Amino acid sequence: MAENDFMAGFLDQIEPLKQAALAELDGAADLAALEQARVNYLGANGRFTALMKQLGTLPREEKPAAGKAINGAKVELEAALARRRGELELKAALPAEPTDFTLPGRRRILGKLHPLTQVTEDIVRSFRKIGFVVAEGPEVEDDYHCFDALNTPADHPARDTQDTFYLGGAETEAAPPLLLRTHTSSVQIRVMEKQSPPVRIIVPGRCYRRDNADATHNPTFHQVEGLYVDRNVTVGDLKGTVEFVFKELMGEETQIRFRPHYFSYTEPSFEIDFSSPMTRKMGREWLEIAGCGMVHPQVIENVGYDAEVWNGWAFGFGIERIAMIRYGINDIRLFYENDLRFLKQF
Ligand code: 2NL
Repeated sequence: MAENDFMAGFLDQIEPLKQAALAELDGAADLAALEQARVNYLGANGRFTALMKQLGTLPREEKPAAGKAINGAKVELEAALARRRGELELKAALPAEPTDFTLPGRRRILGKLHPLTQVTEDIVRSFRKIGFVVAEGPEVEDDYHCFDALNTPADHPARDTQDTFYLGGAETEAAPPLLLRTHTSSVQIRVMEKQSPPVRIIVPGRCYRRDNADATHNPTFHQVEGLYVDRNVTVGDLKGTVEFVFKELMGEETQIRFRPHYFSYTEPSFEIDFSSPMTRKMGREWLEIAGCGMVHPQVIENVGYDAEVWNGWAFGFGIERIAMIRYGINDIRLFYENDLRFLKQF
């Protein structure tokens, strides 16, 4: 009978302990309180765990009934724990304040194109109106496409490591020197190598020169070059084209003039000046803006064209310089700092 009393005592403890545990689990206000309740009852030294340990001390014939009772209670407690944890985790994930769906929407700040991209797109748009297409090519070049094909002599300063970024590595006949292109002319050479005339392309793109950065120089800069190859092409075509594009770019009042110059890849060669209300505001009538000329017959031959049949012209200018004049920017480095106070102005 004493054993039955003990058994009765054991069973009697289960229900009130379970109720106490359920009350604490269900009443936990947050995940920390829930964890505390779990430790209190179901942890290694918890009150419910202690009761379970007593199961071992019961007589053998009592164990099945007692075990069934306490395990049933344990399953209930674990279910209550899991349910409350789910509720509290959901509550923790929800915003503290209820959402007011009647509030007006938040307007997102619209990004915009970098000023150099805007100027490039304007230039491209003008040339496309008169039948030019955009060509692209590698920024890492071999010295043939950057210099030799363009009739640039071996002793030209551009070929020196002082002026050009070479990529190093063993230079052999099979593996010629690689470099970062100093102009986008190399792309024009590649297009001519692949395509028969007529050719009417412009090549905007990033270029590299070993310059120290200052207000007007940067080791990375951007260029647009253009090339027209056909039969009987004249300097008049060149001048008319340049004038059309610069009027579009810098305003209808823009005038241009050509001054004789020298480039190894054109003959004759010219520097292009332009004059507009903008240049006068800068205190100058004429500003140098680009270089151009009739493609040297040697360059025509280098790409496999017959120089007796085909001729053409080419030009090149710096995109930064155009953008600086257009927007009145006095330091080229502003383009690369990506300071939003600068960029937001365009
Ligand atoms: C300048 C001068 C120029 C060219 C670039 C060119 C390209 C080929 C053949 C011949 Cl494939 N010429 N490009 C011609 C004259 C001038 O740029 O002062 N740029 C800032």
